[in-house]
Amino acid sequence: MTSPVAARAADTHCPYCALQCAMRLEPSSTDDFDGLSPAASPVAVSPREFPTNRGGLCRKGWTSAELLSRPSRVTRPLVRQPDGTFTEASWEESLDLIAARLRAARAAFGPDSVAVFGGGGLTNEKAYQLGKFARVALGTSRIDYNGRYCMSSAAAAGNRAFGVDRGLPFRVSDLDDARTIMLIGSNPADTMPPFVRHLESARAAGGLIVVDPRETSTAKLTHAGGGIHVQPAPGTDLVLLLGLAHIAIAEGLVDRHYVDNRTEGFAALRRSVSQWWPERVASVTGVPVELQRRVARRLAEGGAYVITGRGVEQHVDGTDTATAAINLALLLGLVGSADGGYGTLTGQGNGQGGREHGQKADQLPGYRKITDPRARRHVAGVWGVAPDTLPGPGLPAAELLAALGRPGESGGVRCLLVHGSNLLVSSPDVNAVRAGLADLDLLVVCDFVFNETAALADVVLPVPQWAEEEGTMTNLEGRVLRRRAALAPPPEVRSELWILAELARRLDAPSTWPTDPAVVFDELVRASAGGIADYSGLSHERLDAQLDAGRAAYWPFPAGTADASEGTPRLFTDRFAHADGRARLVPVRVRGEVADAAAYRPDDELTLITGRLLGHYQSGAQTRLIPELLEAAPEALLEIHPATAARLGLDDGGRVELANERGRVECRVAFSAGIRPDTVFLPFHFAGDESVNRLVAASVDPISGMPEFKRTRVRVRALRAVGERTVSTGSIRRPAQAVSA
Ligand SMILES: Nc1nc2c(c(=O)[nH]1)N[C@H]1C(S)=C(S)[C@@H](COP(=O)(O)OP(=O)(O)OC[C@H]3O[C@@H](n4cnc5c(=O)[nH]c(N)nc54)[C@H](O)[C@@H]3O)O[C@H]1N2
Ligand SMILES: Nc1nc2c(c(=O)[nH]1)N[C@H]1C(S)=C(S)[C@@H](COP(=O)(O)OP(=O)(O)OC[C@H]3O[C@@H](n4cnc5c(=O)[nH]c(N)nc54)[C@H](O)[C@@H]3O)O[C@H]1N2
Ligand code: SF4
Ligand SMILES: [Mo]
Repeated sequence: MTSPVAARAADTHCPYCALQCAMRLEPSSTDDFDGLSPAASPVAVSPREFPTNRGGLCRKGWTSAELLSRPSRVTRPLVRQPDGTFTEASWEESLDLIAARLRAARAAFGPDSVAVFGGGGLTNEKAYQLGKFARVALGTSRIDYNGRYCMSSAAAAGNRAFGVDRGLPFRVSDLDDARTIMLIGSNPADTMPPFVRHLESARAAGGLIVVDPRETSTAKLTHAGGGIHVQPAPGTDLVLLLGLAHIAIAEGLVDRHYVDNRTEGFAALRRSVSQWWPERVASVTGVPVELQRRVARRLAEGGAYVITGRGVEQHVDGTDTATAAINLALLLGLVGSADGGYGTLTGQGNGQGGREHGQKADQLPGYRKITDPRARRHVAGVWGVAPDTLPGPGLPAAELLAALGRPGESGGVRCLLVHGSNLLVSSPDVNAVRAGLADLDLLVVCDFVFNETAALADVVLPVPQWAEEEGTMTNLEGRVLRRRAALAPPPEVRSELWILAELARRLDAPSTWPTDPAVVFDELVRASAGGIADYSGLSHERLDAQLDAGRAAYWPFPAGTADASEGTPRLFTDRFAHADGRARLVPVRVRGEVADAAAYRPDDELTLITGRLLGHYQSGAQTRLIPELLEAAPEALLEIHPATAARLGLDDGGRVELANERGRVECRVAFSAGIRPDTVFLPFHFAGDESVNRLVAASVDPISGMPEFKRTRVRVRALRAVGERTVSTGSIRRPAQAVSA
């Protein structure tokens, strides 16, 4: 437990999502904070005025400081004993043990028997250092991160269409003047509440279009103002988007001048959508013909933005669906125009920067390809190693986890280092992941909470929280922000930069391993120079100066960027990032399994979609520890249409079992007339019997490696009360209970 620590005021940003709302941290008065009572925090949070959040915070942001002093926090290294309990250990002992096991695995099975799993919540500095550590100190190709579950499909689509992947290639505040905004598979009213302010003008103009099988809080915003809520069958968005392109072409809505001058591939695209006439689209998606036409015509009126979210990206055809959304935006001449565009809403705090600096299996810093000889030479030069010592591309997250615990001889992973993911809750097919983790020679989890993954670890290493560290984060619009420390971490907590440096030393790694985030950032910007995500004009000092002057810093921000400049707020205004400056219209087609989404299936089989609730974050590792968030949403509730429930004999509030060939989940039911009758929804924030990823398959998009979190076949049946009902609050075991003195 932390003791009262001297805190100072700091201007920083929220620890959670990619909106990165601006907040100010101020020392709590000693009356509020005695260091003992769990609800009190050493610092008080208040929102700051900033163009992205405009003085707003959601309830996760407001309560974020409570975790700083919770007793459930890990504050000392923990080592698992043969009897399964954890004992507090010294840093020397813990790091020596880790280094010895890493060496043993490498000696027996080669460097690829050691793997690293990172996170999109890490600062740019940590993400960069983690990628370097994997390639240089461990010599392994096997590094990937939870952003694979999050941004990979939209990133792949952006890269092939535009030659670059920046979530929003424009300012968030550009949306303020929009006439029309179409959100496809995105629910920002729950996932980024202050962002909703930027939807207001489109909403008031009757131009908010929400595509979601559920009537979400975001979809409800369309009611007032005359917007449109489109409710396709889950997984049929690709067909819907091909249909909208078909209508655009058939009705002469295409911006021919733009298409001729700024894109490649129109003829092939036209052929690829020719068979998707509106009636056929209606039969597959369930979206009436007139509604399709209304949407297409509205988008073609100008001032329109098309935005995708996880609802359409987390599918086996997620890259193609995001591509179809981009194609539509290109046909209508929106992308790069002064008042329209395409974007995706990045999810995690540093979901954008986290994918630019080298934690992705196939990338080096600066968004460089690890297979590109020039990129390898450049980065190896910065690292002071020979290019041919750098490994090649590794495995995307789901495949990496599938290799866990297999014998090292067969290319299996024997040791895993986890930095910033509760992968035992958030990965697809978690029953299989659990088996793989249990078979490892070494599992190390760096975290500040004792989450479900940590409970299986051999060593848990305590790291600082956001309010205790310096660094940079890149938000959903490519704006580089400063994270600033308001207080020191508890005495035995060590930064990840320090941990990686200490391990590198024990492994006799070449190169240098600085632990000061400002110094690591200076190295990162050199590594990024000349790459797609070029940060070379930035330093912590320059960023502070920019922010003091009220100026943003958007990448690309190359060396020599003028003092008065904000870098590149808007991309694509005159060219795309491909060598010829043109965007690619990439024809995509519907695969068989998608086309028959409306086909017959047994009566008790439904399509399960998964996603988020307002008050919980991701695997719930953090938010399930905050009493007011847990009280507001203590358990996973299955959202189901009353007609479907009646057919299956389910009561509102009753307990049900969801099952398929991978596993089973138990939870209670909540009726909702706003969800499609063939669809049920469950959040993924809960663990144990409520862990929805027990049901989700590890099938991935062949281009991006994105798992299909949003379309799972399940059977649902009522559970009749047998004895006491067990309400799982999903609360995480506290380390204190597992530690022997
Ligand atoms: N409260 C909260 N906020 C968060 C997070 C959190 O965990 N909690 N996480 C952050 C992160 S990392 C991310 S990635 C973002 C995600 O933000 P969103 O993309 O907004 O979140 P999701 O709830 O995963 O999915 C959005 C919607 O997709 C719909 N959907 C499901 N299947 C389909 C489909 O087949 N077609 C269509 N059209 N829609 C479908 C769901 O009903 C859901 O309403 O949120 C960020 N913000
Ligand atoms: N069924 C289903 N599953 C999903 C999704 C879905 O929609 N449906 N969404 C997917 C998406 S989009 C995402 S992003 C993933 C996210 O899922 P996870 O990867 O599990 O993300 P978190 O729950 O945020 O876990 C992050 C962990 O890192 C810790 N942490 C935070 N900051 C740091 C740090 O700086 N250093 C270290 N070492 N640790 C830190 C936190 O305490 C927490 O324990 O889930 C995916 N899984
Ligand atoms: S919207 Fe995102 S960044 Fe803003 S307060 Fe909520 S969780 Fe934090
Ligand atoms: Mo995400």
